[in-house]
Amino acid sequence: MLHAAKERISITMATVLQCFALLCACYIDTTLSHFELKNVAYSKKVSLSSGYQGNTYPGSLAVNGIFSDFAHTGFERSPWMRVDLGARYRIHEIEVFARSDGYGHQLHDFDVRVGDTIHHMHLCGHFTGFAYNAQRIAIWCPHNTVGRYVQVQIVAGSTSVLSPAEILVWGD
Ligand SMILES: [Ca+2]
Repeated sequence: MLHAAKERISITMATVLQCFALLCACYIDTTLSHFELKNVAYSKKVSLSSGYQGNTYPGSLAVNGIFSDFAHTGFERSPWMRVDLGARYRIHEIEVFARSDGYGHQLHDFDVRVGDTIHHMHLCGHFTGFAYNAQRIAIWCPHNTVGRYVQVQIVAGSTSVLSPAEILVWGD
């Protein structure tokens, strides 16, 4: 009698757990399908305010998915890089990665702007200070930020280089 009761309880527990697992799976599925973000900057065209040693470190190296290489502007006041996403995207987050080879500090005090055209860009966020090697810096854009162009620009110091290892733009 006691054994049968225990069995009923364990079957009920198993059913409850199965339902819970099913609910979790449904919730995760709904959540993921709602936020299906991807890196919309990958392999897109990147313009630089200037080149370094000709075009040794072109903008393409900032959107190639490889974190051990980097793009590199020339030394100047307020250098920038601009990614042309090729179409308008709703942009949620932008990640900028510093160089990992001892020059991470080259990435410092920068603005991230997003715009539909290169003449109308809005501030998404700002990073203050000097990055450390391979630092990941996350900039969260204001809600419903939409644009085709993403620009990263150093805004402090008289002479700087902009040399990110990678720029990721999470959008849909
Ligand atoms: Ca890279």
